Amino acid sequence: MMINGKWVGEFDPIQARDEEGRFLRQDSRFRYWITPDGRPGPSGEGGFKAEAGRYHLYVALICPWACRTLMARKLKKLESVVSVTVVEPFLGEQCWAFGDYPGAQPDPLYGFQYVHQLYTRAMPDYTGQVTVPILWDRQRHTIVNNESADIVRMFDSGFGELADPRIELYPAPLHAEIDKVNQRLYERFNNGVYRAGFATSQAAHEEAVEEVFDSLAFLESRLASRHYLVGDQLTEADIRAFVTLVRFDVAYHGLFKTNLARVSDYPNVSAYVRRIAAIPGIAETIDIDHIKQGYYSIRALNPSGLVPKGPVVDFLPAPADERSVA
Ligand SMILES: N[C@@H](CCC(=O)N[C@@H](CS)C(=O)NCC(=O)O)C(=O)O
Repeated sequence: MMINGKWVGEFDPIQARDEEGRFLRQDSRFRYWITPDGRPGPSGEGGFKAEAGRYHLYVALICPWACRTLMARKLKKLESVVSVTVVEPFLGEQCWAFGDYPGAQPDPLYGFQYVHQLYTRAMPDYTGQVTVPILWDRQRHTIVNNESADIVRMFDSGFGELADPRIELYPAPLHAEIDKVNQRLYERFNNGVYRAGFATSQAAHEEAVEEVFDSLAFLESRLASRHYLVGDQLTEADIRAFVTLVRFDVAYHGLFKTNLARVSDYPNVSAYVRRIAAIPGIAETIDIDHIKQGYYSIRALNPSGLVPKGPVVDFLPAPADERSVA
C-alpha cells in the first residue's frame, strides 16, 4: 500500500480485516463528479465539465469494478469521448503495473511504470490502497474519481449530449428498485466473493460463501420470469450482477473456494449471462485470459502461481486475439 506518497512493503490484497477475520473493503478516496456544465455534482465540488478528450479511464480487465465502468462506457457510446488504458493483469509486488502483456498497454499520459504513480501524481502524500478503476483528468492532472459506482453514474448522466441518450442505466422511475437490488447484491455477492476468498478465519469464509450462494439463488429465481433484474431494460443492477457472474466459474469457484456450485449450474442465470454478453460491445469488456492470469497471480492465495487450464465455460464469447476495448 502507499503511505504518505511512498509505496511500502509488498502488495497485500487484504485491505483490512475485523477481529473475526472478515475482509473489509477500503472506501474510495477521490469522489469528484463530472457534470455537463462543470457545476458540482452529488459529491459537491465543481470544475469537472464533460468534454470529449479530457478524461481517461485506467482499468484492469481482471477487475469487476473496473469492468462495470467499461460496460457503461460502451453502452453509453462514450468510446470516442473517454479514452482507456488497460493495465497488466498481474497483481505484483507493487500492485498494478503498465506493460505490453497482450491486451494491456503502456501508460499513454506519463509513461509511468506503476498505477501507484498516478495516485501520487494526483496527491503527493496519498495513503491507502492503489485500486482501479481510475477516472483521470488530463487537464487538471488528477484523479476525478476512483469509485466505480460513481463512474458508472457519471457515464450514464454526467456527459449530457456527448453520451447516447437512448440507453439509461439508472432511469428515474426505477431508482428505488435499482437501489434495492444493488444493495442486495453489493455486500453479499459482488463483495461477497472477495469476503469468501480473503477471509482469514473459517467462520468468516463460510459466512460469506453462504451469502454468495443465497445471492445466486435470488438471481436464479428473479430471472425465472424476467430478462433483466429491474424493469424490462438493462440497468446498472444488471451490470453489477454481470461482472461478478462472468468471473465466477473461471476465478472465484477455484481461487476464492466458492465451490458449492457454478454459474453454469443455474439455467436462468447462465442464459442471462449469455444474453448480456451478446449485447454489442460487451464481449470486448470481458477477457478470460486476463481474469485467470490476474486472480491466480495473487500470491497470498496461490503461492505456486499456477493457473488452471479450465474450466471450459460455454456462455462466454470465444477469446479474440485482436480484441481491444478502445
Ligand atoms: N470501491 C472500488 C473498489 C475497486 C477495487 O477494489 N479494485 C481492486 C481490483 S478488483 C483493486 O484495485 N485492488 C487492489 C488493492 O486492493 O490493493 C470501486 O468499486 O471502484
